Amino acid sequence: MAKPHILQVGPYPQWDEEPLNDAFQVHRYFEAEDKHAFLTQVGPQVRGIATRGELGANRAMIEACPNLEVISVYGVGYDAVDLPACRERSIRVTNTPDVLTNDVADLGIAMMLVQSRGMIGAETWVKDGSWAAKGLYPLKRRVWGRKAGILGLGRIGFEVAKRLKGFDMDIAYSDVSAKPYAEGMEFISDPVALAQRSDFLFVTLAASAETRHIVGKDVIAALGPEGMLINISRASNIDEEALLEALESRKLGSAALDVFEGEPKLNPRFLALDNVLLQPHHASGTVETRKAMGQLVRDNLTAHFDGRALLTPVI
Ligand code: 8YV
Repeated sequence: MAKPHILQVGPYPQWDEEPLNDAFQVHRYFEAEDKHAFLTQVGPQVRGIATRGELGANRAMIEACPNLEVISVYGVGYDAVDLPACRERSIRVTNTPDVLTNDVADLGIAMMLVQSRGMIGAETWVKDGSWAAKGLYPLKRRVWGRKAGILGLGRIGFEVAKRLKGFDMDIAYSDVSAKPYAEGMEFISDPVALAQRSDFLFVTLAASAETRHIVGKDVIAALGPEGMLINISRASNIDEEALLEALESRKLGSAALDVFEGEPKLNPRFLALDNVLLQPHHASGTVETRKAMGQLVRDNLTAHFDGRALLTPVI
């Protein structure tokens, strides 16, 4: 039987490329110099799109593929996929939840620890000879026993909370409603009130039009000059301009960020700050998790083309 044609939006690790090419007739969108011409040429054959969380598939891409049936996202976040455009044509969408939850939570915790204890500066202190020349490294702030807020107690937020309990932290969370599984955590529906009582505020919400800039000026001001904002979700959940202004003026203590507007090109103002920890959208970036994500992307596509139920459908 002829292999289904799929459009590959961005590169995957080498170990995913081979099985993808074995199972499908792959059109590598990211390698095309003239993307528009490429889509016009291959679009009519394309029945599936394999994309990544941050790349998604916009309306123009979807419309250029009149025979499109399914979009398989390598990532839990599908905010970059135009869902209304998919619904109009009953195009199915899948993502890769669960397999990445623990790694994303781990990175959030690591970012809190690294930033709060000043570990990047401490390493520089050792490597540049400051330790020998100047003596003791400046004291930093403790993590254990302090107050943490989690904005969005879904799968990832819950795993963050589990880990924070190991640090004896006092944990509260915001979500659209109180969660029955949130044992030992206070529910505070207002994100400003949550930020007000938090030393560390984790943003672990699935991004959507409704959550855009949910962390705005007020939340940032409430977190305050001693507070730390940790974002392992999507940049759109935060008003980046308000964040930059607060970090520059020190109205916000610090931030640890894995995601940025316009990434991988981020606002150069971030690079000039000494109160941020910047990560290259790498929360799910372990060999183990990325292998599981790649497998799930293919398994969803294969299930669809075999006429079986999708493993992890979004719509
Ligand atoms: C990936 C992600 O970093 O899960 C998501 O939503 O953004 C990520 O896990 C990304 O899709 C890899 O390219």
